[in-house]
Amino acid sequence: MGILNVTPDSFSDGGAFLDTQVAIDHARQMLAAGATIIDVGGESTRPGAERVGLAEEVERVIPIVAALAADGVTVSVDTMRAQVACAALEAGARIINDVSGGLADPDMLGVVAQSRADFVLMHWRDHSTRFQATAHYDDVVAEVLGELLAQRDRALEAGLDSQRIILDPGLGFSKNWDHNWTLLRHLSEFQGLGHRVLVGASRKAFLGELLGGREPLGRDGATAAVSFWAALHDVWAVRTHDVTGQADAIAVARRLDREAPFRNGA
Ligand code: PMM
Repeated sequence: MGILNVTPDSFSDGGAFLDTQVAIDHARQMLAAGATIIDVGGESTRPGAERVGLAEEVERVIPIVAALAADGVTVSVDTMRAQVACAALEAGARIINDVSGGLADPDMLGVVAQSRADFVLMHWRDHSTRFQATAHYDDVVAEVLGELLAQRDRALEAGLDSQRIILDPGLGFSKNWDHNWTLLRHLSEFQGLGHRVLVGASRKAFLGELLGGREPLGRDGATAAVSFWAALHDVWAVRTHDVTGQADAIAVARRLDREAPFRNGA
């Protein structure tokens, strides 16, 4: 899943793709590099980010969704707002990626339930301005799994079909660095929940911390290592800025996982 952030303030690519044509060209490059889904987002969720207005979010996202969907691209829309989801579905989006998993907007689950779209339901506790204050756990794996299942149950009650729900541990969202590593180490427990799983580690701060404070653009190698790990756990998708690196990492994981005849020389 290639990330297309049409925001002025995302942590690694903020401002780069605000122009519609530049954004569409970037999406095409990601597709050529092996992405099969483009995730379009008009609101930054980096720690501390203030919320964008509804009209502004619609204006940033919908023209791009419409253009890509008209070209047959599988478009996902990264939004916490039911009205944005509704407009995006009308414009042809096939996946709604709600980092709040339906908690931020009371109308979200109803809107998605009425559509045929898939729903990425991420573990979430609160908005970006309160990430630090809500990153406390006695047992991060048990609590994230439990809260994610409670969010999933709300989605089922709203009428979403189980097959349409994709679960995401929400790396970096109300998690400290150690929490992210622990969740990744226990990825098989997320895989065991009976839903497709998505992992979003791309260029995140816990990788920067591991690498001695390296800036976001220097974190793609570490992101590929996480993608390799995710692929070995058979996750459904990784959400990424650097599609080429992740496609290579996934190809290696798949090749290692598969018995194939030994090829000597030519
Ligand atoms: N992370 C970000 C934004 N959207 N969506 C899902 N499903 N999972 C994530 O981990 C996730 C997300 C923040 O990263 P960005 O600013 O690079 O988009």
